Amino acid sequence: MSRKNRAMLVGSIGAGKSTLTNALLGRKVDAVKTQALVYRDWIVDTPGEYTENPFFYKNIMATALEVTHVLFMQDATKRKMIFPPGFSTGFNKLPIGVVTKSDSEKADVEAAIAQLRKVIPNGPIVVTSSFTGKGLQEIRDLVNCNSMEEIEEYVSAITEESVIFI
Ligand SMILES: Nc1nc2c(ncn2[C@@H]2O[C@H](COP(=O)(O)OP(=O)(O)O)[C@@H](O)[C@H]2O)c(=O)[nH]1
Ligand SMILES: [Mg+2]
Repeated sequence: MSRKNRAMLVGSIGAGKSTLTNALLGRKVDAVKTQALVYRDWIVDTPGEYTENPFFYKNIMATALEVTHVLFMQDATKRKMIFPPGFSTGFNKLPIGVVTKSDSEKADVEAAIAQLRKVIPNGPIVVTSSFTGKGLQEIRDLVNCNSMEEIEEYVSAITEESVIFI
């Protein structure tokens, strides 16, 4: 699948970024590493340190220039909120909130959604599991959308309860 749209994944260490990358691509894809960034097909995987340490925000901002969408990932099994409030509004890119590990017995999906609402005041949130495949097709579809209007239309047209629009 060749696409013009590209997504950067940001989130804490252990949030499930690399696992999600594998699950979304669903096959072995050659990785190109430039320093700490990993480029695989239409996905740019960033190190969790970039999100956890404000010293690296400039790296996130610079890398965002290369993509169309930024995926803000919140681990449903962790109570810790690592994004500053309104973080997504600092990017001139289409934001997608992603709740990871919804399959886990320790997951609190509602709490994770509430945390992502503070990061993304306006946009889609997808509840996912890289283990069961929940929400993965919705992420692929959202990254194919070219505007927030398209995203809103997509979310209202599907019956899948794994995606909400806020
Ligand atoms: N239960 C569950 N665990 C997951 C899921 N995705 C990732 N993990 C686990 O979370 C840990 C960190 O995942 P990783 O992808 O390396 O996180 P990263 O640091 O954000 O790249 C690993 O032990 C994964 O097996 C998921 O969908 N469900
Ligand atoms: Mg990783």
